[in-house]
Amino acid sequence: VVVLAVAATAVFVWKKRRRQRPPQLKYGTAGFRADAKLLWVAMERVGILAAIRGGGKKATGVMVTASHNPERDNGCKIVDTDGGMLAEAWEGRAEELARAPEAEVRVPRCDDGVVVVGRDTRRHSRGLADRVKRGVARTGARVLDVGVVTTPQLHHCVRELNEGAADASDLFGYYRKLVEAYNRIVPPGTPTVELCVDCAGGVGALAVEKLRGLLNGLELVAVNRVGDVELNRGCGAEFVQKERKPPRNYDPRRRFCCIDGDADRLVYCYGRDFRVLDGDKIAALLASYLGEYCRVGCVQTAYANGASTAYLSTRVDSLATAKTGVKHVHAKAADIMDVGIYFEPNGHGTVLFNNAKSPPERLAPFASLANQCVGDAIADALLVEAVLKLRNWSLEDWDAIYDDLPSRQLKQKIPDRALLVPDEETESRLLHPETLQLAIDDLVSKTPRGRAFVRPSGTEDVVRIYAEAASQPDADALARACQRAVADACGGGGGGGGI
Ligand code: G16
Repeated sequence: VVVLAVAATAVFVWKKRRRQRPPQLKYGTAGFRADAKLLWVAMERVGILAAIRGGGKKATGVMVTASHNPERDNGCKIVDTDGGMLAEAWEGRAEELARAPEAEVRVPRCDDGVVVVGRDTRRHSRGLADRVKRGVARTGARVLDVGVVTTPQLHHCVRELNEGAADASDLFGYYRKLVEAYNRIVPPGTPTVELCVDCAGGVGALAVEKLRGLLNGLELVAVNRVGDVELNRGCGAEFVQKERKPPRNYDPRRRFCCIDGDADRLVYCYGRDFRVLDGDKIAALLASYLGEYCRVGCVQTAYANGASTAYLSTRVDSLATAKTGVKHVHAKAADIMDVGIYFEPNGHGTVLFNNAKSPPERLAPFASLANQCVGDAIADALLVEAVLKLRNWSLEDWDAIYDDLPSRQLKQKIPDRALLVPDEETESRLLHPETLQLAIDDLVSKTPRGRAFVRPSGTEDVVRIYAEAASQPDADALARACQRAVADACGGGGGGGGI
């Protein structure tokens, strides 16, 4: 009894301390993301923040997920009232609230607000979602718990709720909308193609199962479902796009695409010599088709392969570059031409119909199919399949539209990645440390058709390194040399290499 009492007191004291001195988390590329153990206080504060953001009138959302990160990590994506990512102006406020000692937290009343709460399949996601709900409850706002969903589904729910949809029973018509739109593009009787979807061991498999048997000429098969594999390990969009290796349970005789742990990224792959069709190629496919009917603009990041930029620059009406992160590319794509397309090479992207009220008739179903809030791997796979059918193209035909320049991505762990300060415009040059940028410039100047940059990740505790060159050995050598330069300048903490 004494031992139990001491243990209970110790836990009580530890929890109290944790609330008094929460971890000083940073709001990253897509929200808070860290080892799940560090997130218990932050999640409650995120619930409070989401309710405040709704202003006591509108719905907002919180998705508990660490997306492509390993199983041990978790995090949250906060969904704004328009269904998009939280407005950047609010990120500082979220950070302040997450870091504040409990005694300094002021909780306003938000009685008529609604916060939609969803979660991925990680084992700690349910407990962390409960903490979000507790935070929402402190404000008096209502929680709408949609359970285990993909991130894009949660975005969709928030948007629909604020546009007046009343019935949450089928995720506010998420599946109905996809099926109706796809089947308007692809008529019944079209020969059936099977598409294996590598679900990275995550929630996407549930969505894939729901769509089985409903799509004209397309049979989806979920591979790497929850429990089949460890989440995001050796499978999924991040692994395949960065490592350029086949995912677990890959079969070169079958048509394959790969999504990530919360189903907002998509890449395709095929063949025995394992070719990857990444976000750049998806953008190129969709832009070339949609561009036949309307004015199209594209937004890329510094990670875009140089060959894709060259391809798009002669085929679209406007081509822009933004910083890494959906929030940046989405904002720019919403502002260009009739149709704004953004895809990061890692497969995160969508097609925005900027004159949504009057898309050309032929494109109306595309406007319903493409998620207007955020990248959606499932919706994007249907877009790709629809266009391939309309063009009567195989994956090989699609792949042949341009040849990627050889490239390599690495990551390097350093003691403090905040030491690296990239430029505000595209994050492709370091403002600090200047000596490191000069060293990279020197390495690039000695490499035929070389291009390279390094930037601190906003989702993992690493520095990302990107290099491309005229040949694969040159791209590999340039990436490795930049990695060494980072370690030399900032003190490599081991854990480099890999992807
Ligand atoms: C998130 C963002 C993406 C971004 C990726 C990597 O993806 O939503 O836009 O490209 O992180 O960011 P970083 O290079 O800063 O780590 P996800 O799928 O992990 O949510």
